[in-house]
Amino acid sequence: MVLLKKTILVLLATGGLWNCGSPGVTDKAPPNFILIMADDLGYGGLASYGDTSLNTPNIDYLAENGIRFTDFHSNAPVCSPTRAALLTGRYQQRAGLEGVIYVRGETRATGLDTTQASMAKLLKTAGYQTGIMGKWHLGYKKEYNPVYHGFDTFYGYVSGNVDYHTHYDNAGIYDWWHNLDTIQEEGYVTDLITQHSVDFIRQHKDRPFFLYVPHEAPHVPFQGRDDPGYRYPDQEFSYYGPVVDRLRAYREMVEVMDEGIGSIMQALRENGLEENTLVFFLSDNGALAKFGSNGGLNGQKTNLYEGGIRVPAIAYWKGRISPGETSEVALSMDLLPTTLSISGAAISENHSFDGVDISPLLLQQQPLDERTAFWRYRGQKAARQGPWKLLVTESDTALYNLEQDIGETQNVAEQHREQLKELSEALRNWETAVDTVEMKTL
Ligand SMILES: [Ca+2]
Repeated sequence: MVLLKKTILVLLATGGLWNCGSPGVTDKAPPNFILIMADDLGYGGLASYGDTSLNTPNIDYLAENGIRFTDFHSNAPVCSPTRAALLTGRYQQRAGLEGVIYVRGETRATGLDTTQASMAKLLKTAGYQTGIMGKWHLGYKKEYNPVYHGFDTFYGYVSGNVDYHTHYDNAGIYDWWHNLDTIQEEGYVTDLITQHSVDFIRQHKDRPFFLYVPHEAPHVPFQGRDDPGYRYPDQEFSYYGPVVDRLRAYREMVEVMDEGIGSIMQALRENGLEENTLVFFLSDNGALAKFGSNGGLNGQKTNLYEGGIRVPAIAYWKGRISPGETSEVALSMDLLPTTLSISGAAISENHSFDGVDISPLLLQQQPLDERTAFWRYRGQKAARQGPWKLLVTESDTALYNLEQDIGETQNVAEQHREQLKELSEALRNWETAVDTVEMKTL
């Protein structure tokens, strides 16, 4: 079977400002990386991805002047596992984190094992200053804190969501941290994340840095800047919060995040760093359909239809990335091997990644090699190769051709038995590989 790669890169830049012979760094200091992740932002949830009723000029600027992905996928349809894959460069199953770490119950004691390689750890070893400003969601216990995963600086929260004003999580536990300690800090979470990000850029402008900015927005609770805080300890409160006009609050949450991304870009410009910094924006999973927009895709957060896992993703690097659009399939876990490759850091033979280095696509418009990608979450499984997507749920096994049927409405398994067989076998092999205990640690 020969599948045509569809990479459409509209070359608008004149280019020629850099050495095209290598995606690595040749003539400048190692570049900085800023990885901005929205929380539960659906595929259609930005003006540049279809929702023109939203005012998101700063993200749209990145989309217009960078590469806009139309077939980028989160590794999971929910928060924790996508974040595990993003930071380890491997399927989250290898880290034993296939599901969400909940604020209550037995998963609260679990987290990302610190023996795992992480993007921050590897870049720190390569000489980078490393910071995370925002949501961790890879373990509540101190032993899982970001500082043990290679981050020099952490400001933010460890749970799935906090009150944007009082900073209490959904169990009424205070959840705003600086490294290993909780701190009292007044402010709207999105603005605090922005402020700490801008401070980090200013403080480290003379060193290569990796700044991870996992925003809370537009995850619930629904709170804008002027809405009241409502979560306090020893009180009953709702998950979504008391705001009645949720659509108004949701829009504000997206737009304040966009404003903050504008401030981050401004900080780069003021410090002369825009041409030496790769900025990558993405979401961790699809939206809950009743609140956000999945751009007309089937499904939503928590399931493996495209609406749960196809997300906005934008790569921007002034002078290095030519503006355009790509329909290459890429995943959250690709960003670790990609940043590591661009940093020029040596990669130990002890490290192997499931993600692939997409820097040739970003910097040289080269199509990616064909591969098969896999997902598994709460009894659902999926495999993707080219246009074909196998989706196994508890009640059904379906094959979709996403090029012809992006809405996943036509199960063509009967008409394409070969593809069904091939993907089913690949899925079985993948499950065996990621479920093998000795492969879970490096
Ligand atoms: Ca999420």
